[in-house]
Amino acid sequence: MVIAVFTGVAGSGKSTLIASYYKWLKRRLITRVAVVNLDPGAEVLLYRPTLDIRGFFTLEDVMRKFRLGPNGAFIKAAELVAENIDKVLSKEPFSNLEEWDMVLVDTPGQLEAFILRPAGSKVLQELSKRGNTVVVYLIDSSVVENVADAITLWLLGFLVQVKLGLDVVPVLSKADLAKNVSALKSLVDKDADVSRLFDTLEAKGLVADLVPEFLHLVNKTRGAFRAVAVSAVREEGLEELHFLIHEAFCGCGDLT
Ligand SMILES: Nc1nc2c(ncn2[C@@H]2O[C@H](COP(=O)(O)OP(=O)(O)OP(=O)(O)O)[C@@H](O)[C@H]2O)c(=O)[nH]1
Ligand SMILES: [Mg+2]
Repeated sequence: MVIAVFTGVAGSGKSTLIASYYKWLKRRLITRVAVVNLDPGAEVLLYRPTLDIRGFFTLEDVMRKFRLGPNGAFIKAAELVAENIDKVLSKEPFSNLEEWDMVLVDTPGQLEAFILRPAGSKVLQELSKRGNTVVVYLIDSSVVENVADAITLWLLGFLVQVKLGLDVVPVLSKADLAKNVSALKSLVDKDADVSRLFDTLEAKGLVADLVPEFLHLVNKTRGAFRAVAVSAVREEGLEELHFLIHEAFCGCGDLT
């Protein structure tokens, strides 16, 4: 049983990818798949969740009750989930995990309000105690216009791993909308030397001094993580994504 938590900045394609991957799994006759929606701000979902945080509260409920704007409400919502984690985890699919092959978890787009704050990471730590948990981190290909964009989003994914201490599978989402294919290739292609792309950054001063170190870090972390390019709308890259999600556990030697 694998719990795959989908995360990434707002609009990076998490919910659409989950819906597309879910359909792909069903077609492969991997039928015992549950989807959990932890995004209280979701309006319309393209999948039918087994567990939906909106059954507890919606973002609007939190905004009204605590007199908060949307960002404050996302933070408060993450705290509410963390405070009530036992209640949330007493529901299906967490109450009967042995009956599922995969649990796909959708998270709020506000990565900084959820994953990078204590409450959100506490929720993920609790999930990871219940089963093999991997974080699928989406980099939106359509917003990567240059090497600097690619590096920024790549390193944010690396920080997610540092923060959570969980395995991260980087995914280049919306591959069909990719703007700068060579910048993205530098992330996917293990043999590409990212530091050779340095000229394109046009960095100055202190940034120029530090960028080679960033690039070194990107090269090093690319060795540890393989990225996969997917398109949820074209249903491309899903087989590789599936493989990488499971490989995360083979890599650390835990096949139990
Ligand atoms: N062309 C294309 N569009 C996509 C793809 N995946 C998602 N989109 C579009 O990108 C937009 C955002 O997708 P969502 O799945 O809602 O993204 P999200 O990360 O769940 O968004 P939040 O939960 O609001 O942060 C929607 O308009 C999707 O239709 C894709 O593979 N290709
Ligand atoms: Mg979403």
